[in-house]
Amino acid sequence: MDRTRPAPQDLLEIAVDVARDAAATAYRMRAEGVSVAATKSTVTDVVTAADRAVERQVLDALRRLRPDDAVLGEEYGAGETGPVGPGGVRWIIDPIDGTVNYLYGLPHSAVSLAAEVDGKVVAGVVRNVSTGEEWTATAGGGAWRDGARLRCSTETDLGQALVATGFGYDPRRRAHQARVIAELITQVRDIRRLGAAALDLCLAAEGRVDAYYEKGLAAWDLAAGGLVAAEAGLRVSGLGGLPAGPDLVIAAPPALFAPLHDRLAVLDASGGP
Ligand code: LIP
Repeated sequence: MDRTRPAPQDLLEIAVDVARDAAATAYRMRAEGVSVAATKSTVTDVVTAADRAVERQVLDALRRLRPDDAVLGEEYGAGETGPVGPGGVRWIIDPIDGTVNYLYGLPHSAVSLAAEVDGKVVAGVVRNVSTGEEWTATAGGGAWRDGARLRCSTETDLGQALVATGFGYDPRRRAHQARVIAELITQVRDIRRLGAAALDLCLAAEGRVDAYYEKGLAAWDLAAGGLVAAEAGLRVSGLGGLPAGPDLVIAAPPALFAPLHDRLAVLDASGGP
């Protein structure tokens, strides 16, 4: 390994320490009471004071620990950091994924923190704020939850698959997504809409859902959970061989990927507003 290139395990250890402290702050602020601080893309796309405080805490910790690294966070973007050079590290932060769940006190929100080197996520942690469940992965090092190695579902029949998904905030996009799911729901075991992409990807990594797809994810929704899912044996991709990204993320076990992909392509799951 390049001597100047940080080891993924070293980056993961930093990510875990920072994410644990961040999740503790989110948990405390939730107990103290949470309200909407602002809205973003629509009136239902909310930001709480905790989202901002947690991301600020993560940014300060990373600047202290690795001052030359770049960052990309949901609330503060790239901050004051510039682009990273070859071999440089960029941290990708979702301070609270599942913000609406967090606002309502539903136990399905998470701190998601990933380290990316040369455009590839090499380490990631997702920590459920309410339950303390913690998923981790390094590129080539496997996916783990609380010390147990994860393997994805072995389901081979799409009609028997429990499929997680999510919806955007824009009513026009939601209408298109509803049309897609109105068809898909008749062709799978059932659908779960749990409200936090990072956690949905981690649940797929351990077979607590068989597969996941969603249109509209940002880099911070996908980075850590996508590595956990891939390291647990799921294929994580977009449509037609494109990489997973805002147009569509599909995370499915090898036997389910093609049938789910093809069904989503026919239903135009990556289309619409
Ligand atoms: C959430 C995603 C989720 C999606 C929600 C929301 P946020 O991110 O994690 O998959 O369905 O609509 O976008 O806004 O809580 O960070």
